[in-house]
Amino acid sequence: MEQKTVRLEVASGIARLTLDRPDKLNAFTRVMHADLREALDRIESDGSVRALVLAGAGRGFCAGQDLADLSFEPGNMTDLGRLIDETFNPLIRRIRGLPMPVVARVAGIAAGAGASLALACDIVIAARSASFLQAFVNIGLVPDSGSTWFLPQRIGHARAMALAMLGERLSAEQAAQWGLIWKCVDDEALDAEVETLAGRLATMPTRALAAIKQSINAAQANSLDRQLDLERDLQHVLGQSHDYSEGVNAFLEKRRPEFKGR
Ligand code: LHQ
Repeated sequence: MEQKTVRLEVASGIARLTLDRPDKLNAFTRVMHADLREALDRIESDGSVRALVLAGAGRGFCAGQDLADLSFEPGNMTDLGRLIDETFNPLIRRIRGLPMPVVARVAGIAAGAGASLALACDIVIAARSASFLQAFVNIGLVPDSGSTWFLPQRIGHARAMALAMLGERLSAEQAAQWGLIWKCVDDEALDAEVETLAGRLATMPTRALAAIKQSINAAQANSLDRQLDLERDLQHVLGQSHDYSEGVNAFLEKRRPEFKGR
């Protein structure tokens, strides 16, 4: 059987999805996209999963598109628009739409669409030695997979423009200071930090977390009026959930809630 390019482990409500082409810094091939789709199908159909951790094997998170997996053959050049339409865009939309929190564990380099993938996750934790690189311009391309949206939204126009135009590495520390990611931690502390966070998220009210994700992600495109309506609608649904009753009862009974993700 052909070796998979991603690894998936599910335990205690946490799915750990690892991009697994360490020799190529986990760069994306068409095969990897297919393996990712299959893994995400399994995660979505497994009712026990309440948090996803996305990581890269080896010394990098992900170096973006595998540049050796593109054709430059005259008459058979890879159509980049089509490639994006068939692979990267559905992946980014899927991660953003997953009804559970997604944590990116970034160790090493996150470059090109690899940086975009990390930024599409809900909470990004990076090792101090990690870095983010808008590598696209270095090969004559524009940032894709959401980076032209994520960057100005999080760090402002001036920083987004210079990062995208200059194609220089941004350290994890600077990324955290600028608000591009949630946290930068010492390399030795990365795994413990990610495990603690994932464990915590997996015991939280999953449907509330999914609604938080949906509403915060919708906010940028919505007016306050529409956002108020969205919050009302989501609250209406959550108000009928097990975890809402459990949360209120636990508070009144002065005990810790036991959320089930229902
Ligand atoms: C790679 C790659 C890589 C193949 C490292 N491909 N092998 C979407 C749709 C359509 C088309 C185009 O693009 C997109 C989105 C994109 O992602 S565009 C941006 C694509 N990514 C890049 O341009 C990054 C290219 N890589 C680099 O600039 C460097 O490798 C970085 C800065 C990421 C890391 O540098 P180093 O730490 O010095 O590592 P290295 O360069 O020695 O790489 C290690 C190995 O990984 C090496 O293979 P080898 O067999 O020689 O040991 C690299 O060739 C391979 N690799 N990135 N994207």
